[in-house]
Amino acid sequence: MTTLSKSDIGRLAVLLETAELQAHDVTKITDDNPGMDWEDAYDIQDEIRRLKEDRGHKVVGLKAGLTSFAKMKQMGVTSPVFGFVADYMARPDGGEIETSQLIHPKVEAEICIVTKAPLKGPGCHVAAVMAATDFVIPAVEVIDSRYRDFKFDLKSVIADNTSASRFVIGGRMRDLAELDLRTLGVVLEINGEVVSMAAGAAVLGHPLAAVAMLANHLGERGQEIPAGSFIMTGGVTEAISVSAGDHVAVRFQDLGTVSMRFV
Ligand code: OOG
Ligand code: MG
Repeated sequence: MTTLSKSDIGRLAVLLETAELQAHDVTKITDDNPGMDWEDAYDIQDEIRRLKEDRGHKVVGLKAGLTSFAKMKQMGVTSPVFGFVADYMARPDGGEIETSQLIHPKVEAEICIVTKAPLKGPGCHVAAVMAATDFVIPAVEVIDSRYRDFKFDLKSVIADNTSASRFVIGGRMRDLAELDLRTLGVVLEINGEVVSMAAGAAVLGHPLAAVAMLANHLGERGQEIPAGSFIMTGGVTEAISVSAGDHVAVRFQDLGTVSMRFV
């Protein structure tokens, strides 16, 4: 069931994607469309994906968000959301991120995997994700809600592609069998100062549970996670606001460090 018309979905996708590309904020879309439902929200996100692909961009990763208690508490929501990242959002480890292209960026430490087999819900569980995991790799996601003051509800943030903006893959890849993702420690430093830390279990008890949820979510929409997918499981700590001049380094136990400078 959807409540919005196809033309409303197209119009809202253009509104949100333009805000992203021009780095300006908008009021949250549920204010003007209070009747929109979950399917409408993901339909708007899918339309944003189509707009990018039509322009020649490639979707290069999938993401789960609001998967840790710290993030749900920070944003005042109670369930995870799913989105994607595109090629132009990637920045190199140790590189620069231009704040002039962003509205009000925040950084998040994320435990990620790359898959070697497709994952299809319903019924996907952590062990199925383990069997399909090629390797584990750390990343820092830069989120940048297009909504004023970074305030939203779940439907609004889903439509806004879960605030996806930039991401930096770094550190080093490791075999899943060598790691305990639940106890894997993460330390987030800004300008050399520790500002937040957590362990992998902060993400739904086990970061791969976020991947199982993603597969089950896509299954409901008749889609799957293809083999070879890069997947971010969601910030382990709360997200931290950054501005020009900040240097961010996230130290992941067993996975190395991911760093970047905001200019
Ligand atoms: C939504 C995106 C959340 C994460 O890792 O929790 C996210 C937001 O908080 O703006 O990517
Ligand atoms: Mg994230």
